[in-house]
Amino acid sequence: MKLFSFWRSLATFRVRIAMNLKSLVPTEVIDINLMKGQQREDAFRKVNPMMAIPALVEDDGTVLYESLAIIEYLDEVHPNPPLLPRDPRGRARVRGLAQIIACDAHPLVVPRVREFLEHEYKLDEPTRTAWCQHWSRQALNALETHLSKEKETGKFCHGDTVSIADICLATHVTGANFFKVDLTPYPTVRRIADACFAIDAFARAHPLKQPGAPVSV
Ligand SMILES: N[C@@H](CCC(=O)N[C@@H](CS)C(=O)NCC(=O)O)C(=O)O
Repeated sequence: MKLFSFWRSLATFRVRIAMNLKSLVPTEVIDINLMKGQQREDAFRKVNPMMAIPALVEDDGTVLYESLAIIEYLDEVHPNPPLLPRDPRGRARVRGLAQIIACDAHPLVVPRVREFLEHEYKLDEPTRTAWCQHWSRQALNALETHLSKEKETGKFCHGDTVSIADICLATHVTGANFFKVDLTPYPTVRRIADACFAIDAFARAHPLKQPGAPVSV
């Protein structure tokens, strides 16, 4: 398996955590430098026409794209440890929590959106950061409400075992820290993120631990 990756990518971070949890090691990690716009170069556009990472290429050349689709594929092909609950309602809850992050919040703060705000609408850097903080907080508010009120919440988002929701939560909290969002109003989210990062599979997948990453952002 080849993984197209970049240290800062939160979507690739999600896939890295899932692979670590399942003890899967890519045979090759190919760096797509988002800060240099390499996602838009022809070579990568042929891999993923959406011009976004991650992309995972199977040994027979099949290209998988979209982090949640990749993670569910890995979960089906390598079922241990499972990343979704067994019951349909539990699966719906975990997918719902994950999608608040991966489908509602994260797409609003990716480089192509931030660059569009900069180049088309001439928004300055503080305004673009405020935009990212706003959408980050929107998701944090929703997550905190769900997680603090719903009986299914345990040590992790859904009971006491790690699921796709925790993978997304850990990456969202990391992004919130990158955007300097104050996490004080979200104690349940912070508690679960701390529990996640106490697990080696999460900790060593962190963006700042990847090749090419700076010491801090
Ligand atoms: N929904 C996609 C998001 C993929 C995505 O937007 N990835 C970002 C990095 S986290 C990217 O490659 N962005 C390139 C760009 O915005 O130009 C997923 O979950 O895989």
